[in-house]
Amino acid sequence: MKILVTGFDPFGGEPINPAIESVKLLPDTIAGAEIIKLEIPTVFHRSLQTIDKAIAQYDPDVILSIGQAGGRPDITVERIGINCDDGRIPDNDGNQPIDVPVFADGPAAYFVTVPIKAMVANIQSKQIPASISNTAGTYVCNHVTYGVRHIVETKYPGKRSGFIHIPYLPQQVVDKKGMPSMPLDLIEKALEAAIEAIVTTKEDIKITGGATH
Ligand code: PCA
Repeated sequence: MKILVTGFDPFGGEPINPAIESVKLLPDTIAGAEIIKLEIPTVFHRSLQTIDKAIAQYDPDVILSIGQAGGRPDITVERIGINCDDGRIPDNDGNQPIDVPVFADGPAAYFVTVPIKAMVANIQSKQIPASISNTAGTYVCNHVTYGVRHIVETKYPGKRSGFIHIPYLPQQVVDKKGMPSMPLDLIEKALEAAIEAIVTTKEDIKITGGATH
C-alpha cells in the first residue's frame, strides 16, 4: 500500500505549521505501507492542484492530509468535507472566497473514506488525546478534505482519502494564555498510529464519535 501524506505550509501569520513539520518526521514506511510526503500551500485550489499532480505521479492508494487547527486541544480526525469555501482570513495568495462552492459540479458534502473510528482508537491507545471532528471548518482544510474526495471520485475511483487536524505546538502558544498545544513528537506519533489503523483496518469499528452539539 502507498499513502500520500500532505502537510500545509505556515499561514495566518504563524512562522511555523505543525502540519508539515510532523509530516516531515514520519518514517518512510508504516505497518508495511510506503509513505510519500508532500508539502502543500495554504491556498484555495492551488493546494488541490498540488495534490492532484502528486496523485498522478505516485498513484497512492490513500491520500491523508494534515492541517493545523489552532485552539483544538487534541488530534481530531475529520468525518466530512462540505462544498463551501468561506474564508475568515485570506489564504497565502490573498484569496478570500465567501460562500463559494469548492467545485460547482460537486455534491453538498463528502464523507471521508478512511476508518475514522479505528484511527481515533489507535491514537488513544498510544495515550494521546484524540477524537472525531464533525466539521473541518470552511477554510483551506475543509477545501482539501472535500476537494480531494471530489478529485478522487471523478478522476481516480477507488482511492481513499481523509483529513486530520492537529493542535498548535507549545512554541506557538507561549504568549497565548490558556491556549492548548501538543509537542511535535506526540503529534508525529499520533499520525503514525492513525496511518497504522488505515493500513490494518478492513472495516471501521462501531464506537461512538458523535457529539450533541
Ligand atoms: N489549517 C488551516 C489551513 C491550513 C492549515 O494547516 C485550516 O484548518 O483550514
